[in-house]
Amino acid sequence: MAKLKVGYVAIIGRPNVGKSTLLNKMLGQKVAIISDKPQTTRISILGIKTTEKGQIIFVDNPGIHKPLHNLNKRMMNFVYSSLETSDLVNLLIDATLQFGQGDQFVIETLKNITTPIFLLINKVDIVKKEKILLLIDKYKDLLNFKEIIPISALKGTNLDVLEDEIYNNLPEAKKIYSDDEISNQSERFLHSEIIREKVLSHVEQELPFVTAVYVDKLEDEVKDTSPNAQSGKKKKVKYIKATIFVEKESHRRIVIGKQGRLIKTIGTQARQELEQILGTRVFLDLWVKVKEKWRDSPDVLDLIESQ
Ligand SMILES: Nc1nc2c(ncn2[C@@H]2O[C@H](COP(=O)(O)OP(=O)(O)OP(=O)(O)O)[C@@H](O)[C@H]2O)c(=O)[nH]1
Ligand SMILES: [Mg+2]
Repeated sequence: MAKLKVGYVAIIGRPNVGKSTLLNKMLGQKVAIISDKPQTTRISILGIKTTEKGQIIFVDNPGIHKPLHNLNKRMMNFVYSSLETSDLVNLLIDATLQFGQGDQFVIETLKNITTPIFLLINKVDIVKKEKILLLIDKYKDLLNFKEIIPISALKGTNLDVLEDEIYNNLPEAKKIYSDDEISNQSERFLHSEIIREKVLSHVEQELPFVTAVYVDKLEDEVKDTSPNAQSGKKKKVKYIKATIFVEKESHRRIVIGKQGRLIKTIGTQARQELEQILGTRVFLDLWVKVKEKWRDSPDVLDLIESQ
């Protein structure tokens, strides 16, 4: 019998290039949240894929960017430690964009790395072939890439090829996680992220950057006391109380919306997804709080990371 291949694969690249989309698609399950705004992912998120060939431990990371706040410095530290501990690096680029300063910074970051690197040219579903060829031409001499693979994380294009090549480049080893483990995230963290995802999908400009979510309370089985609960029947409802942090009163007003309409929409969308994941009814109690400069407050950052 062939020996198992096992190892850590760091998914890295600029913000918004599709790293989390790739993670979810490789796993066939939503583990990380997605948005069309940059800097969505704020910590490293593990996604474990076990097959008959072995075990790939994907590590999705925050996008590489210039850190201006404590939050962003922490985000970049996740990237650096993931690079240090990985057996293979998957560098994602967005095929719709031109090579720029940010990309040069990514290349510089990878220059001292001895780990093999794949270049994954993502979003090929929405670009012409010539564009992909130009990018290959630009990148091929910048670093010694082990493989260059055009992919679409969204559509799943070439991900079978990617998986084969990953296995070809992982060491022989024993499995690290049990076969049924998919991620290392706590339930609380995942809940908070789903709420944040719904906020991100409705806000613009600086709002996505100044929003954080903390789950204050998670109660497993409480009785449904809502007026439409059938009398006499004790339905199980999961109670989740969460706080959405923003930095200013003006942010708070935007998230709440006119007559509370936006927070209601956010709440409904988050509840529906949580109910689907948990397979039970959910009572979601959302609060919006102003916490000035939380992005530079170690206490708040520790609190959110501790979920
Ligand atoms: N057309 C197309 N869009 C994609 C593809 N992959 C990702 N996207 C879109 O790109 C945007 C960013 O995707 P994410 O997966 O959140 O990107 P990310 O690299 O994790 O971003 P950060 O966490 O902010 O660093 C979303 O709107 C995705 O739907 C792809 O293959 N094709
Ligand atoms: Mg992401």
